[in-house]
Amino acid sequence: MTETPAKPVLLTGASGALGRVLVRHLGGLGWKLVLTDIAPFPEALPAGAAFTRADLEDGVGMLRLAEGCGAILHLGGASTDQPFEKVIGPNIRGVYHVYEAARREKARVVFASSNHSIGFHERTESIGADTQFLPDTYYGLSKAYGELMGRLYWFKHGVESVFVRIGSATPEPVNARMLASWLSYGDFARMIERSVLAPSVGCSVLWGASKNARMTWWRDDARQALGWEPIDSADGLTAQLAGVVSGDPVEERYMGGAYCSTEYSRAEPAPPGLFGENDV
Ligand code: 15L
Repeated sequence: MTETPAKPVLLTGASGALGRVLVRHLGGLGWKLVLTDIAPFPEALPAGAAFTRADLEDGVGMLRLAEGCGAILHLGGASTDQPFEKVIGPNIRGVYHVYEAARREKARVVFASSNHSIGFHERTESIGADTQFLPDTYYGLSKAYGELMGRLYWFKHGVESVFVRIGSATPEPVNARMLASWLSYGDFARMIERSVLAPSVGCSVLWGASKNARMTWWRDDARQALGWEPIDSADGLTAQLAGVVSGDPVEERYMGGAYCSTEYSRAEPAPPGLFGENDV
């Protein structure tokens, strides 16, 4: 008998690629799911799931959807590099609406954060979950903001959060960077399952990467406390993908890859860290 949450679980961004992975996985486990997205849900719904089309910018709509839910899996909003004006509505106002709903329902939030919240860390570094945010785009900045919103709601209102800093969650790794950053759909789904079922999570961070030998970048997160370990790996594709690099020095220097080099306008490479030679 698998464990199921006592209360229904709200999933935002249900119609996206990762949303659908969760609908299949959690629906298959018999979880009661309240699904929402601004786009229609393109697949058949599992038993025990209901879908409502809604905009994250509609705060009252989010409160209604969250009624009676014990957890909110927040995957909705802009999920790639976008201009500031496209990010602010769904990702800034939207995450506020999610946290207000969580506060009212005393629900836990599992927030789909991203490696792009720390994208300007160098690939030669090994960073813990308490590292500095170094966002590489307005999108990455919105993920850092969402995590900080979660901290505010934890200290002020006792709302628990798991911030999942997703690496590259795709069906297969396709380049050298993903030999480190790849997160299989299966590892992702199990990580979210544990984030909901773990008895208490406080305000936790998980690095979202599979068991990849090249994943030396990220360490010291809450996986042990939450009972999650990745089991898949990109390693089988090392020979095939090790040479698949962009040739762009900025893209290859930083963890965030192409998100760092997009619209990059420095004339000279940045010194390491925030203050270069004076870094502490
Ligand atoms: C992300 O956060 C994006 O949602 C996804 O499209 C990829 O770009 C991924 O990061 C990545 O860094 O590979």
